[in-house]
Amino acid sequence: MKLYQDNGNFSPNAKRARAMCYEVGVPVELVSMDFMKGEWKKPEYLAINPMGKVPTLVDDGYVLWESPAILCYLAEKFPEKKLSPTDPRGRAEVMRWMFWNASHLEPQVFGVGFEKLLKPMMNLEPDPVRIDAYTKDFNRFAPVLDKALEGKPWVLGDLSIVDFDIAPTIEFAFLSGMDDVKKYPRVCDWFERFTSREAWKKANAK
Ligand SMILES: N[C@@H](CCC(=O)N[C@@H](CS)C(=O)NCC(=O)O)C(=O)O
Repeated sequence: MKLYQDNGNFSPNAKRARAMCYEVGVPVELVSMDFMKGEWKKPEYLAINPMGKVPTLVDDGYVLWESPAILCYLAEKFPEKKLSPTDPRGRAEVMRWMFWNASHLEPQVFGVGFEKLLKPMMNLEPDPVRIDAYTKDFNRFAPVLDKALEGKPWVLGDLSIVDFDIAPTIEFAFLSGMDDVKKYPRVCDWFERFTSREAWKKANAK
């Protein structure tokens, strides 16, 4: 397998796919591309990912982009790792949390990250009004995750792709200086538990 990713250990979307490759133990060739050199927008790359975004997984000619889909694919391909339930309700739980993260939690975190991390890199001023609005919505949605973790080590009870999906979002919140994460003790405990996994440590080392 090949995983096309950023070259800076920066992209949370690439990191969740990379961590999952390490968790299932599949041999993976990392293809690290330089955003600043325009490598994500070159025709060769756009031919496999018309979004010009990372990550993209290529498995024996099959091309897959969208990091949550990559997690689902790897979980199905390596069923012995038991990272995704197979019963209808268990599968629905996976979808519920992945859609929830993509549509509710992550946009707030990425919004703050854009304002506080990316804008300064582009010599642009962060917008405090936007930061406040994203933070307000983060505090609307994060308690739902905190509550879901009550009495459970992982979001679905057992470790699953849901944890691989949401943990990079929470890491990016910390990296973006969103101290509000600390208001959610179960989220913090779960994040610490997740980040002590070897696959995550390896994904961070690249
Ligand atoms: N929903 C996509 C998002 C991918 C994404 O936006 N990746 C960012 C890096 S974290 C990117 O490639 N940004 C470059 C761009 O938007 O041009 C996924 O989960 O894979």
